[in-house]
Amino acid sequence: MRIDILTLFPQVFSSTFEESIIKRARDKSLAEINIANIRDFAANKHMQVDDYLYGGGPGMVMKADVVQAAIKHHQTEDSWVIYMSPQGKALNQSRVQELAYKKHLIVLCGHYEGIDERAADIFDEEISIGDYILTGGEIPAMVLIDATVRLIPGVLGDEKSLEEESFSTSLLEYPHYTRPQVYADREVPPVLVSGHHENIRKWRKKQSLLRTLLKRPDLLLKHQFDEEEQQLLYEILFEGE
Ligand code: 4H3
Repeated sequence: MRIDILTLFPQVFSSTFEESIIKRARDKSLAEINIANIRDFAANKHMQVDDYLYGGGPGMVMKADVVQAAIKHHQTEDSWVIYMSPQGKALNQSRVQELAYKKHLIVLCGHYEGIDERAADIFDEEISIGDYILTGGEIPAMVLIDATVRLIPGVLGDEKSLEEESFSTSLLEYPHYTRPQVYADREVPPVLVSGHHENIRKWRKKQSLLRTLLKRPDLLLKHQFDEEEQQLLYEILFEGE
């Protein structure tokens, strides 16, 4: 996958993308991530990228011609152009899974009051990472890219954990433990050291259901229960587990 990030603040991305999973994806050539400075596409000699609002009011707006030039420079037939915006559709794991199949993402990060409306028809999609306003689209872009790149086969190094994740995106994860076996007078649940793989699998599934019921009951309403999950939920509710 290729990802072009268009931003007025390219240095914001350097630390994040030089550490972490994203670095691994780049090193293994699984993702080619390029950061472009929108200012390089400014048309006039003052390198102007923003201007005052028609109609008055505080703040500045990014100029339509500059934004369009930056996008068009990177755009091909395979591109999917995303504008990070609080007005966009909320990002969730199933949308991330779809984006992971795209050949080329162009992610536009706005600043100031946003972008001249006449640049908007060039976006394929507006995406929001949640109902709050940030000073720029850079952090939302990092969220989207991190979530997407980790789904590219080979990036995480163990495909198994992704498989488990994909069938359980509507449930929360089961609790995890590592050594020592007793910590602060609390023992690791015995089933996990039993070596009985089927019992471990069932215990984990039941814990996922229990956690989701207690912490995110809203997710359970949307969940498609298979037969085993129905049985486990019955045990949780009526057999005191
Ligand atoms: C996205 C972008 C929040 C989100 C953003 C989000 C600044 C977009 C400016 C930038 C516009 C004002 N804030 N929730 N901020 O995903 O360019 O909207």
